[in-house]
Amino acid sequence: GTWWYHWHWSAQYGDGVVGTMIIDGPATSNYDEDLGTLPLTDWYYKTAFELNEVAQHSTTGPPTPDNFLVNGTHVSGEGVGEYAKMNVVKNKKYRIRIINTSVDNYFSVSMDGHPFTVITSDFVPIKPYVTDQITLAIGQRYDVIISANQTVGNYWFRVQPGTACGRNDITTKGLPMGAILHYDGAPDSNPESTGVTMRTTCVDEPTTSLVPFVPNEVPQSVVGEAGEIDLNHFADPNRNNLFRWLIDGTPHIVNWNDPTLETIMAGSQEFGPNSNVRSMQEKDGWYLWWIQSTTFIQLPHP
Ligand SMILES: [Cu+2]
Repeated sequence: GTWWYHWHWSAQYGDGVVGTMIIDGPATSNYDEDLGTLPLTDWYYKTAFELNEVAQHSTTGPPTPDNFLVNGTHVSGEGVGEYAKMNVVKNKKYRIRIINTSVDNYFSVSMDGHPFTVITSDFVPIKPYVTDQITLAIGQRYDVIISANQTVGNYWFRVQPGTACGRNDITTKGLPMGAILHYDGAPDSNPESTGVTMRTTCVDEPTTSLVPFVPNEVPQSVVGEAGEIDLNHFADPNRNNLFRWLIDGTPHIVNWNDPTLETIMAGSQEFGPNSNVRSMQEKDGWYLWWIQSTTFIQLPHP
């Protein structure tokens, strides 16, 4: 399956301190070649540190991304720059590992004339289902297979930010948004292909489509003992509307000089206030928490 990781000091991952990981295992449908990871991210022309200062006191929501990147590249609002390219050979099947590594954008994606056979949802191999469009929340991954069975040419891989729950300045520029599927033997030019109407909503794939290939049931016995984690937010009027996410009513405050794991390794349980540590007493046991937003702002990345 497909993973990714990101830096967690302040908002620094917004500057691109992220990486992708592949852990090999059996796939639930066959393909010829793995095209690897395809990270999608919103992109800001100011640094994450600059924007974080603004965002913490914003009363109008988070800053608007200027653009987004597909595998690290895209054209600007002025049409400068390059689209990412995926190179294929006719009559082969390809696996593509799509990841949304954004700070603030949902994305819907589709490939003109090439429906997706979806084989994993996050890290879980699923029973394959076919769709012409998928939507990814922040952090989500879908591995898909496409069959290069169309006329040799160039086809748009369309990427649409979810404007129902966020913004992106590039959506206002009237440019094609996404990347290019390029067949071996086709000219080196932008596609003229047409495709489906892209979703702008921020939705999950239907849960009926997401059926694990190997079911792993949570024991009924732990359901009654499930803990609850409440996510909320607060803007402090006494500190220029300083915005903080809250976990069970407190912001998660980390003392960088005294990391949680180091405390544990030292044999201590003194985690300090607002660490929000959940202890699991039994090794190899089952623990279940309901994590829920009790606010009108959906928190995509707890
Ligand atoms: Cu994170």
